Amino acid sequence: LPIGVFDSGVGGLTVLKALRERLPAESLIYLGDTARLPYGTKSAAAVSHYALQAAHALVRMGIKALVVADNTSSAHALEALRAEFPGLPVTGVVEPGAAAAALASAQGRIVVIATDSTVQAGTYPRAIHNSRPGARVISKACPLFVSMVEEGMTDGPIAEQLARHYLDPLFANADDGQKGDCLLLGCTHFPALADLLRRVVGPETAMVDSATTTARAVEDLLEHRGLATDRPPERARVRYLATDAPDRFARVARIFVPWTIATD
Ligand code: DGN
Repeated sequence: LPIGVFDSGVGGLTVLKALRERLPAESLIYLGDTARLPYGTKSAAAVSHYALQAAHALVRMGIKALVVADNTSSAHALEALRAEFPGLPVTGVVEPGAAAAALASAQGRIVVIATDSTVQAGTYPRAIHNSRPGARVISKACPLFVSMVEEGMTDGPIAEQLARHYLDPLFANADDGQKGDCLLLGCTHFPALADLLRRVVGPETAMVDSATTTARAVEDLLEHRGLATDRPPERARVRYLATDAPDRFARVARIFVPWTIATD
């Protein structure tokens, strides 16, 4: 059976890409809920309701594990999903990203950037404190990054100005001793900004993205539960489903992955 990957839209392809790189033999079904995005501005109740519906759709198709690529759904709905599907391994992006940031940060001064809704949930700071109780976590909502990336603006003067607007107060312009020493990319879209963000926060800042850390967590989970496939990578299949606007999905997808995508 394939692994089901769920996201509110297209950005979760950063997680799918990391899964393909890490687990090339696994088949994947990606469901982007493009009809109802963005989740990042919605209430916890709405996000949980949507996430449960999307997970049911994937479970009906037959999956051996569920990956919640969307940070906003991972922040609000992971427990509800695990309760709804007790036999199904469910991995969100928050726990792996938080654990990796807790390890990567030298002094425990971690800045999490995410959507408004993920910041409101407070799930990242809680998860970081589980791994590193003394860490100082600052959560910064950077909602404009989402539309900027979807417009294809992943670098250049406007992108840089916006990144500096959000991040300079916490890095370049912060007093020594107050500067963040780790930037955690807590949104599916932000790995697309990695080069720009690296310039803005400087080479000495650790940078952690939830996509690659989640792929590693899924690999461990499959091994642990004896669910890893033994089929050769060339027989792995990847299917894409979007709940609306497949043409836009395919177009915006090019910002996140280097291959061409057609939805079923
Ligand atoms: N996928 C969302 C996230 O990771 O928080 C960002 C985009 C959105 O709000 N739809």
